[in-house]
Amino acid sequence: MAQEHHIEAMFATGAVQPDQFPPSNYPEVAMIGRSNVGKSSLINTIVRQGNLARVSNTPGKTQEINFFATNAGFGLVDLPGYGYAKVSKGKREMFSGLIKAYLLERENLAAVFVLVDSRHEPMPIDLAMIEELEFAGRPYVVVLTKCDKRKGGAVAERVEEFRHLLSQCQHVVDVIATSSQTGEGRVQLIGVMKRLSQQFAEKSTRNRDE
Ligand SMILES: Nc1nc2c(ncn2[C@@H]2O[C@H](COP(=O)(O)OP(=O)(O)O)[C@@H](O)[C@H]2O)c(=O)[nH]1
Ligand SMILES: [Mg+2]
Repeated sequence: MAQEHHIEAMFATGAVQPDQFPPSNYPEVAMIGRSNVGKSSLINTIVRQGNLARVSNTPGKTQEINFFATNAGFGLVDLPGYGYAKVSKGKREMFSGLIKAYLLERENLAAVFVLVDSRHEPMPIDLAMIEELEFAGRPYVVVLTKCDKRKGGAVAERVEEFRHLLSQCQHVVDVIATSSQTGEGRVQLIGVMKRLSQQFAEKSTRNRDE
């Protein structure tokens, strides 16, 4: 049992523009969300390596995509945070060109994990990201973060709120409550990542053979 959820991971490369993306020969899952929502922490919790993805208290600093290779059948991707006032000031676009290029064009992107802070009401910018993913036709999972800071009942209510909000959406796969502090949701998250990347690989093989 323990082995099944043990993931070895290592940093592969960082990219500040699309021509720096690494070769796309196996499925990838990506973490996206507002700056400071807990993307890097969650990656570290998933792979149980406290220092793999940098955890920072200065949101918005890294406008870089970080790629990690794993032995679990998928690559893990840490996308730059969005919604950071200082970065987006003066720009009309809500999401950077780098984020859009990755989400729209990355061939081996099996699923996107949209992280939202469990302490806040659904935010317009997170809903805008979900809209982007619906438009791009990418399967996505909504991941509530920092659930250790909420009471259990409040977390369950938030999960229901998102399920209801997304009930008409085509590409949403699940809503999962997590905490990087307690490890809540980790095993469920890994299960969904494995399932979606396996499905994606099978579909790609079928398409190639046709
Ligand atoms: N209590 C709590 N704090 C968290 C959790 N995840 C992240 N944080 C804190 O939130 C801040 C931002 O985390 P980080 O992973 O760098 O967010 P990112 O900008 O989305 O990559 C850091 O101070 C983390 O320690 C969590 O599950 N619980
Ligand atoms: Mg980060």
